[in-house]
Amino acid sequence: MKEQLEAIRSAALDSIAGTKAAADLEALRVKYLGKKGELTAVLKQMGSLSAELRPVMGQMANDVRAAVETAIESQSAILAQKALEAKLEAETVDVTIPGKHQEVGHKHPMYTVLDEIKEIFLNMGFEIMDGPEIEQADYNFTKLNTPDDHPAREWSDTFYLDEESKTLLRTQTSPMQIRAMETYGVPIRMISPGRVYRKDEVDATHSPMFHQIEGLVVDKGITMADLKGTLNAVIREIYGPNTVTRFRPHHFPFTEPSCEVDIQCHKCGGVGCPTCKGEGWIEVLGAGMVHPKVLRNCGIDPEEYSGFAFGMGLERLAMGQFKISDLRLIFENDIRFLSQF
Ligand code: 2U9
Repeated sequence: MKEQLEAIRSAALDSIAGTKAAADLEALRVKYLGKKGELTAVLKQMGSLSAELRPVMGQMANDVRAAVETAIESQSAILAQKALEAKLEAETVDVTIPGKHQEVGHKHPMYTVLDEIKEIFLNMGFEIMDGPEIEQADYNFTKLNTPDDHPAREWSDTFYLDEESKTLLRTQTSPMQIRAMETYGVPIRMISPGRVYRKDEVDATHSPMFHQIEGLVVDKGITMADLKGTLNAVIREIYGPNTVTRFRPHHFPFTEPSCEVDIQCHKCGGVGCPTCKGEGWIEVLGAGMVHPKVLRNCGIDPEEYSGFAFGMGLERLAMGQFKISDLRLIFENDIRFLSQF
């Protein structure tokens, strides 16, 4: 039996050392140590030994089992290490190969201007509010004191979404401000930037979709002085501290009195040049004191509260700021154009 055990040990250790794969190692484990394995077969013969020999052979059999187990373990570690080395070799990354260039987008110049303006108003304590682009004619026109026969209500000017002219694509962001007053009440200090739609043919200065920023302040004791002070401060933040402004009378149905605001041409100092089309002045926004009827339409008592409102076109502002000559360039999103800013 002793010779048998010695033979098993030597054959097992030899074949274990010669394995090249984990599967072969497992086959050897079954062959020698498994239930029907060679060592188990020898152990089954123990019963036929004498009482003196049995413990000696038992000890020897345990030693052989331990030696085979240890050999399998260490060979398994060697094979795992070799497999890892082969994998690393096969998957080597060549860090010297030039990378693939990833084209990244570019912030749109109009949004650069919008972010700048939002920041100015946030610093003055205004809130920014967003609203629906599909609106009711009631909010877009009626509550804003726009008469039934006003040209802006014509089908040739506005995109209606139903035959009864009740729903439409908003032509201004003012309906959002009506909603804000109805929802949150007064006092209120807000701006609402967003897309608006008008039936205009596309050319260098017109588009059926453009962006507006409108603002609204309603509180007790708000006067035209607040309107002028606030808008002058905003204009000087945008165009520089020495900008000269001019407030001209105008008409809007939703404000009374109403005005348009010009800045003196920074290129020619007011003399007249191609930038200001010979005028000496450049129109930058419209404004006015909120019409008492508009306040009443929102359930606000105009005897107690007053307010001012203003509006500006964002594309026009960006075109002025970045010297862009054609509105269509703003919407084409050609990266060669956008990446200049
Ligand atoms: C409420 C009441 C009044 C918003 C105003 C303007 C003047 C204005 C134009 C500028 C160029 C539109 O983008 S544009 O074509 N806007 O001149 N907007 S006052 O007045 C309001 C707003 C909300 C409740």
